[in-house]
Amino acid sequence: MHCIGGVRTYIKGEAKEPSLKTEIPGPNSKKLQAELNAIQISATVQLFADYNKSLGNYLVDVDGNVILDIFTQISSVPIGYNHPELLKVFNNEENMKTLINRPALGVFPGHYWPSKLRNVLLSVSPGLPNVTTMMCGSCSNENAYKSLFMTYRRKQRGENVDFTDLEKQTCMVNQPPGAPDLSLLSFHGAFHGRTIGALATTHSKPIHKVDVPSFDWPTAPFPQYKYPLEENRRENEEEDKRCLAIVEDLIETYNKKGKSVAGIVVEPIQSEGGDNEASPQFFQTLQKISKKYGAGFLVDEVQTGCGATGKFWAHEHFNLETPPDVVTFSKKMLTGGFFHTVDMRPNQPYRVFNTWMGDPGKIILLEATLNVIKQNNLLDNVNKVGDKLKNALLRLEGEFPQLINSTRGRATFLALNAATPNLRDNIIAKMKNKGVLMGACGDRALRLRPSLIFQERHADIFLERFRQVLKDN
Ligand code: PSZ
Repeated sequence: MHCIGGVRTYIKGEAKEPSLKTEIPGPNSKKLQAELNAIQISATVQLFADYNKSLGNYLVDVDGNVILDIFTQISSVPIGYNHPELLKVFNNEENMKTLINRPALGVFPGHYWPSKLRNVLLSVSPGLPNVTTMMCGSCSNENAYKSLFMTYRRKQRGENVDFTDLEKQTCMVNQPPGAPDLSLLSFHGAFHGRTIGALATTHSKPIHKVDVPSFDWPTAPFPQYKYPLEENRRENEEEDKRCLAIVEDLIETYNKKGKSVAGIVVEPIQSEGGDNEASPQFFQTLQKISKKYGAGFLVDEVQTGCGATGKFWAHEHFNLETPPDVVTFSKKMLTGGFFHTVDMRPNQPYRVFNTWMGDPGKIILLEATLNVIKQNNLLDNVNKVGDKLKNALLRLEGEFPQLINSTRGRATFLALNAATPNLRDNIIAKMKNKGVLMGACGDRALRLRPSLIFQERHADIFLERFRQVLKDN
């Protein structure tokens, strides 16, 4: 923590406030977008960034606009742009060689690999003894799903029982019993990725799914709460019960129809689907149901993991009786992967495997990131700033009840609803042109995803501009 002119800052030289030179996107961004569009579809691009100039909580674009970033590359920047501790990492020759000589980790890992996994990833494990690294959130889920299926089949078959010849033949033509008719239960509104298996459990928007063949797997309702929570406790408890009863019904139905449920996959807070929360009791019961039916319990912490909810893992807020069987991660963790029980280990080699299986260069960056989180007590920061933000948003709700409602979330992992989808889009566009980058999720939610170095003074800037936009509406 540096102190400059009485201002305590985690990043020396960070901008004091947003400053805009052009509309966003400005002329340079528009020119680059045309150039990119000739090569690939580029309609999703909001601006082109200057990652040389971006620093801390501020993203600088190619038109010289300095923007307070509370979306952080879809929630994936843990300690801001160009953190000095991260800039140092590859000045070290050994680290540089680790980066350059990227191994096929499953076959030729470097001597450092077991100790890096132990000292870095397992140092933040949510009580699970094993970890498997992967590239991104989707492929972490994809491989974790395979582990759920393999474990389920191993138990059906009996420990140490070999595959039958029939299984080996039929799996080669995608037929049972080798390619068994098993399923995973997921939730309406969930987002678990876009690869074919992960996509089968993603249910946030049709545009992600249309035209892609998928599986007949059970999809249960995720609780839709009424806010404020304290005033709607009884109704929300009923909502938990309703959803959990359907979960159990679906498992029984699918088990009976020969598509046994091998796992339940769930986000601790449904993020892309609209920042939908469920209570600790909901998750406790869900885990109990998964145990009752012998289905693995997978918690997808790709978006919620690494501190933004005020605990390192969001599911740590739920007081589960045991850790989940699998916890997947990516985004702010910089590497993808999943923690798992020993039970979730494949019983033969080469079953969960690919060329790179992650990237040790990312583990070195994660190591430096975790050190910064610890040394600067960033979880305390996130809790303190989050409290302030949430209270201020609740006050704004009171001031503009016709425009915004349903403030929710934990620490700085917060969201609120706009009265209509149009208003939501409008607010985000106006905030951008006031120099604050926000995210959307679901059909009408505004989400806050600042990095862990977001401080009270950044919150003040956001809140002041947010209030102005609401007032002008
Ligand atoms: O539109 C997209 O593809 C987006 S927008 C945000 C995400 C994806 N989030 C990724 C994500 C996630 O939030 C959760 C809870 N699980 C899995 C994923 C997939 O991660 P990636 O994008 O790394 O494959």
